[in-house]
Amino acid sequence: MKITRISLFAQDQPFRDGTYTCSGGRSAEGFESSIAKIETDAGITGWGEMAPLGSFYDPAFVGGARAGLAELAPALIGQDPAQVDAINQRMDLLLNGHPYAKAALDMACWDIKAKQAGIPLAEALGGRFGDRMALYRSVPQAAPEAMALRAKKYIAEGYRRLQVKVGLEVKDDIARMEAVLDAVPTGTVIFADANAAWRQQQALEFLRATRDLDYVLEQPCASYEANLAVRAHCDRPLVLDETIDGLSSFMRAWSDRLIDGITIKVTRVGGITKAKLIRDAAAGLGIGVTIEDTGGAEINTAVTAHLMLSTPESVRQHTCDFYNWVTSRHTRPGFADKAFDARGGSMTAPRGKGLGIEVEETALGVPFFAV
Ligand code: 0XW
Ligand code: MG
Repeated sequence: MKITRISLFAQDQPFRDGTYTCSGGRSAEGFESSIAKIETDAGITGWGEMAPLGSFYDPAFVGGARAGLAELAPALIGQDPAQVDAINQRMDLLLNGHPYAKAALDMACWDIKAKQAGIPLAEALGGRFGDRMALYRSVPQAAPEAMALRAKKYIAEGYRRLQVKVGLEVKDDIARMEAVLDAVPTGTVIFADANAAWRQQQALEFLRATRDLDYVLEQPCASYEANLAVRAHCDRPLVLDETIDGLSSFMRAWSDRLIDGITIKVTRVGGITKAKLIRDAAAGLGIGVTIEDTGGAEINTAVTAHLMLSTPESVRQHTCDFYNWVTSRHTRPGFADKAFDARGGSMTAPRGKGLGIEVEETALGVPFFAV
């Protein structure tokens, strides 16, 4: 099988619930997504999707993703997409770094590989564990009362796990946490995510003041050393997200006993091939695993869903139903609701072959690049 054509599309994906704000007042109105379509001489087509959160969240931005995709696409024509390791090696040889720019191409190759085998992607990634996975919803930064209202809305929609965005002044963060915890039913799982914005001292102050609250701490500080220092004083589960940018940062954090869980952002680490490597190591070592991404819609949600479904339930944390975060669609009306069946705070992975996503190409307009 050979790649015969690659088309790249852009899609604006506005947030359903308005502006998304996280620490430091960093905000976005939606995702700017880049979508890759790979066609083959076997008549099998694959899809992949990369959407950064603005240019502030990760070392990734929409212009970089599109330039990188257009740089790499011509070099994949004639290659066998089912040889995903060789495809990744080729992309790494041709473009040093920029993992997020490679991710959508790697995803499209996995979609094709699983379709060729006639199985859903989760089965190509090792096999399914159970049928459904837990979802969480982020409660973006706002005044405590507004965050409590937003939390209630998400509970009413069925979510049972919330990620409270902290990472500002500690006393305000404490007020936010208390307001949200007061507003939600007992048993709601709460992650306090500082998105790497606290100084070490602030994280320690927050931990001291919230000793009696029940929550998981996510990515308190930016620097590795500061997180390590916080760990020494943290008697609750600690999850790292922004720090985990590849296998070596994961292995380092594991050997330093820094982490109880990790968040693997598929495009941050460079795609499904590399996410699977970290996932398998984490699962083997008994570390909690969230697989999600920086943004996207149905294609991206399917990628994370298949990776999550093929992660043992004993280490599986939660993921995002990103297609429900945005108002745009790239599948026909009703398709996503049926395919993901998101309800009661959980969802499944599409059951069709590969990603199980039937893309409505008319929703994507004219490609910004094709080869
Ligand atoms: C909540 N997210 C998954 C969505 C945004 O891309 C950022 C990210 C996070 O972990 O903060
Ligand atoms: Mg996070």
